Amino acid sequence: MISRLVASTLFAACVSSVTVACSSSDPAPSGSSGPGGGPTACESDTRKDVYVAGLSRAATDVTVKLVDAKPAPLVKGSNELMVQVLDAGGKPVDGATLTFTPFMPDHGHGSSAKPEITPMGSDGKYQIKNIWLPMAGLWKLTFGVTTPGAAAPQDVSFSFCLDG
Ligand SMILES: [Cu+2]
Repeated sequence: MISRLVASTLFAACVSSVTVACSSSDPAPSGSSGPGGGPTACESDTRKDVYVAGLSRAATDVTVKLVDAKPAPLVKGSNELMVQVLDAGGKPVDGATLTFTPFMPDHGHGSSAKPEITPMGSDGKYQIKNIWLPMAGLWKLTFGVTTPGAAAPQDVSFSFCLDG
């Protein structure tokens, strides 16, 4: 009874603020489904991707491959990714400009931390540090990739459900 009240109060605070991340504490007891979009069991979430090294997603002219994650799979809290950007022919692309945006679609908010993106300078690899995912639940991670000479970025997204 009390935990349901706390969970719905936190959820209300969560949806009312777009730019400020929600509490890092998990308001629901593990294993329970929160009311109205609170933390839910990841097993039943059909929108999620299951992390494996080498998982890739393609946009029209570009593919982003997740080479490595620290930790693997990703967790609630602090994470790092190493990705590889490939062109339509599967050739690694160096010199691209990347943005990285974590977002919780069920709560309408992102992360308060700014990811640090470092091109490795070879093999189309880019490192993303300071990926701060403070809540359990589904996170949509979107890469905006502008390849050299391209007029506009292309978005490539992965969705991971994090347990509390
Ligand atoms: Cu949230």
